[in-house]
Amino acid sequence: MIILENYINGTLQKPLSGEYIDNIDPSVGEVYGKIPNSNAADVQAAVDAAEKAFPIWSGMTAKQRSEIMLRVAALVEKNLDALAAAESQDNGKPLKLAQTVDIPRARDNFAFFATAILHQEDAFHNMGASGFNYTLREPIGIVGCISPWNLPLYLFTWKIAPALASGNCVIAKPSEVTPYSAYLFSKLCIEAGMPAGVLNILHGTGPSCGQAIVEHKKIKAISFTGGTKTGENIARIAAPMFKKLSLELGGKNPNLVFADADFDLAVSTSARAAFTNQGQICLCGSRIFVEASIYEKFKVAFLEKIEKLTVGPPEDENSRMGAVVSEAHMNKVLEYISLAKKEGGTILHGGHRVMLQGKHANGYYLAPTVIEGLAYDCRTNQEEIFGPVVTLTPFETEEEALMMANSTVYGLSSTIFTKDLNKAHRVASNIHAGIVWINCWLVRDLRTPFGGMKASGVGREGGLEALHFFTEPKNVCLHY
Ligand code: TXE
Repeated sequence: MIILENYINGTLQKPLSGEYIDNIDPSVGEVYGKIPNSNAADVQAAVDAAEKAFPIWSGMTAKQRSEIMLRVAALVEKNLDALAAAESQDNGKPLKLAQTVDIPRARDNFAFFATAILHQEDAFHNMGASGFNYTLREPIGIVGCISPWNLPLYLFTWKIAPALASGNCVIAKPSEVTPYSAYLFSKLCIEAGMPAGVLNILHGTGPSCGQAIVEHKKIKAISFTGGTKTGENIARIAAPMFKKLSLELGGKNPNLVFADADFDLAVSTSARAAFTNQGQICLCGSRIFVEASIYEKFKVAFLEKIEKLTVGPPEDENSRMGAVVSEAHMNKVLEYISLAKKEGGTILHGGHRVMLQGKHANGYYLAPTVIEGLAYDCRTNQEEIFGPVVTLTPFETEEEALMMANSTVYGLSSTIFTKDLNKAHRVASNIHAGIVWINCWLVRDLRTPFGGMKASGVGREGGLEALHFFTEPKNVCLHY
């Protein structure tokens, strides 16, 4: 039984209440660990530690902070295998995916922001003969970072790294569904010599621990990734306290495949976009719109690809898809599949739980599911399912494709497949999404703004956007 601890004031500590919750391995459907269910008292202890640490951390030079963060990055790299194993056990994702995507990216997040601060320039506005302005970027103080279960350490470090790099002290909470890698990460921070209280990692449920972070008056900014409903709740609490808020919420992302696309690229990329990480990435392309003249051909080729997506134990090299994150989530996805049938959809592939043998017999596995014949505006095509479910819908014209693509409340990402670059840029400029990929998916440059429009969130992460979010600009004006 693996019993996790909070990381507060530079040490690993038990929750003050002594309360724990179960940690479940979704690949076998069994409890394998205990997680502190921290509450407002633990958050207070973390805030006290962070308050003491803030003058020390914010008073360091960028180079000093950078060196400590680079040591953390190096330790993440050194411990890649252990972190990937933890991530896969907690989340159900294929081990290989954790080894090649999640953990390398967690390392990169720290290295990227640790070095970004070495190259920062501040703004200067010249008023000629009458004077000038310069703008300081000061750390906010104590900030809260709350992350979800789908890309646990990847998204956790994506928030923590820019917050720390900018000189803030952080109270961070990983998802209670996937806390193991964050716990191992806290040990690496101790080993790297992170000063006590600079980073505090608390475990617990949203209502008990997450809410206490959002409610705490001394925590001046909240960076959150998770469900849209949770984001709404957080905004309601934080807004009257004038906290800075960055909310990265749900998505229902469209893939637009035009008849003039590179066909093989469109098919293979759409399959990857739909089912990577069991479809549990906010950027997954869950609605595929295909120009009517190639719809049947696309459907056949797409289904051939999906046939080859082996669902199996995460540790098995041949598994392309592992378990979904929890029993509750599996049931939610299955309910959406039933809804799709009621709404008149035809299941072309999957649509059911996959029962494995032996030790994995009780794991939460779902077949990759492809549905056609649904109206673009039905619930299945409008609500975030966040699982291995994708719909295929034909379109006749560019206008119709855009109308359907833009019809949801979400606006996170989108992908366009066409060889006509004029069309690609025209569609890109008319699509309501914070991220547009042309002839590719999930190609990431950490300097670019990351986030969504409409109900997909508020604010942007990534590069300068993140460094700006975690700092307060202060303009200094000198009049001659
Ligand atoms: O997310 P939650 P859940 C979507 C996806 C999924 C749904 C729910 O559709 O099915 O959200 O997933 C913390 N105050 N996404 O339940 O509840 C919580 O402890 C403060 C999209 O896991 O939003 C966890 O650390 N914090 C998504 C984090 O918020 C609270 C990724 C996310 O949990 C809280 C994940 C509260 N009141 C799910 N309640 C994406 N866009 O990447 C919960 N939390």
